[in-house]
Amino acid sequence: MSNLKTKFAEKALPLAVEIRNFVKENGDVILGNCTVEDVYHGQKGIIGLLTETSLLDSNEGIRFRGYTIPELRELLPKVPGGTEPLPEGLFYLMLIGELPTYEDVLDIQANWAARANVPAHVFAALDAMPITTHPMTQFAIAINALQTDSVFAKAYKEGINKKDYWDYTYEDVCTLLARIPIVAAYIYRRTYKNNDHIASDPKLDWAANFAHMLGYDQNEFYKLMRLYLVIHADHEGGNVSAHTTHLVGSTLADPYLSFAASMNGLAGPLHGLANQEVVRWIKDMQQEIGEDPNEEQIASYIQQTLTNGKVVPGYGHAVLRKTDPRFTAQQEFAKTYMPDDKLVNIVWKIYKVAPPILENTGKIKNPWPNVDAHSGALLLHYGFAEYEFYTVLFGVSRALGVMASLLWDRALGLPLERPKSVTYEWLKATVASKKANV
Ligand code: CMX
Repeated sequence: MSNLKTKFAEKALPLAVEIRNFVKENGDVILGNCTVEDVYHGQKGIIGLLTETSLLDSNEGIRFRGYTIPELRELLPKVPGGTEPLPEGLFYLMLIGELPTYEDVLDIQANWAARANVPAHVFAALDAMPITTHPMTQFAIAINALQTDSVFAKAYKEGINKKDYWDYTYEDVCTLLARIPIVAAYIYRRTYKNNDHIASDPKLDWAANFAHMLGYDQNEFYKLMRLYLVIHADHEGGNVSAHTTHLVGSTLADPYLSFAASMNGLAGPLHGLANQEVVRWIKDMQQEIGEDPNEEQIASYIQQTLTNGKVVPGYGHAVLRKTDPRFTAQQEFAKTYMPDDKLVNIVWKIYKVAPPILENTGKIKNPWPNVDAHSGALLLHYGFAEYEFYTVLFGVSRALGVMASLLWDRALGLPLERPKSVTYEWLKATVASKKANV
């Protein structure tokens, strides 16, 4: 058994017993109430899910196993002489709950490198798709095609004991994480670079190797990719990609099927696709107003977007009520490496101008930027201009968090998810009877 797998088993299996006893003793403690509005407004804020890997505070932002993003940037292992944390280390932290050493990270890198052989039929499935297919559609198809190697699905078919589910899930999760950067890079190079593919370099870390396969071999871009893959990895359990992984996984669909489903959710413009939409929106604005719009012009373009009944991409959030610390981390990166970049400066001007306008609508609960408001400008700085691909980068990162959570789901033996739904007739009757009894 690998180092990480042994540590995970030592951590998770006794905790599963402890939690079963906790639920037995405290199962009837009431945590919150559900209102008619909750039913119609996307269940925001209803406590109904368990996710161990991270926790989101509306004002402070995300903490991964208790650590904020600035803390992760400081404390997670880096390559020798490096400045940004390694995503493999974040995966360790999410899985085990403790900070890894650099040796722990090297152990993960070696383990994943040994699994990184993508079957030929996955590339053939991608090659069968029209070149104009959106990269996220290609990505979901490739993940489903990878599923033929699922050891969980094979073992389930042969008949396994429930207590061993986590073991086969672990194997699938690590193989999936080892292979998705390769298929993502393949999609990028086939779609935008004439099928001129670049072989993986297993001597590089997971993020740098991904950047290398995409065709961006500058050291500074490696740094950006490490930061990018860390900050997009997890955002507790209720966001659409995390929740979908958990929901589909709760049927005992294997990790590949669960993750492919979640990527279809990430591909929605109110979720991960917002990173491409931000760049598209800025480009449209530049076309209409000019290359370097001033604050007044940006304000009137935002107003026009709202008047046309469209969202301002990159702004707002279902949970956050302050500037997303993932935005701030990217802004700090930009201040260090590209303070004079034109597009980055437009992003900063929008940050100055947009919040009061959004706040003045009186209905937008969070007028502040989210993670997607900044990421495109950083990529464009290095010449990574194909913005329809950006959500795939988000997806590769998100795999770390949702796969770590799925593994915990299996170790804890979490059951099928099946919330109750009701009809309008039911709601009217229930409200009437409650009012009559007051
Ligand atoms: N621009 C315009 N209108 C917005 C808005 C924005 N950025 N954010 C919210 N609103 C609107 C909503 O559409 C809603 O309008 P209606 O009442 O007419 O339906 C109203 O304000 C209230 O919405 P809310 O409670 O503040 O926000 P929600 O929790 O419903 O939605 C989100 C959250 C992110 C979908 C929304 O803020 C939005 O559409 N933002 C732009 C898209 C975006 O950046 N998504 C990425 C989120 C991060 C991620 O998952 O990657």
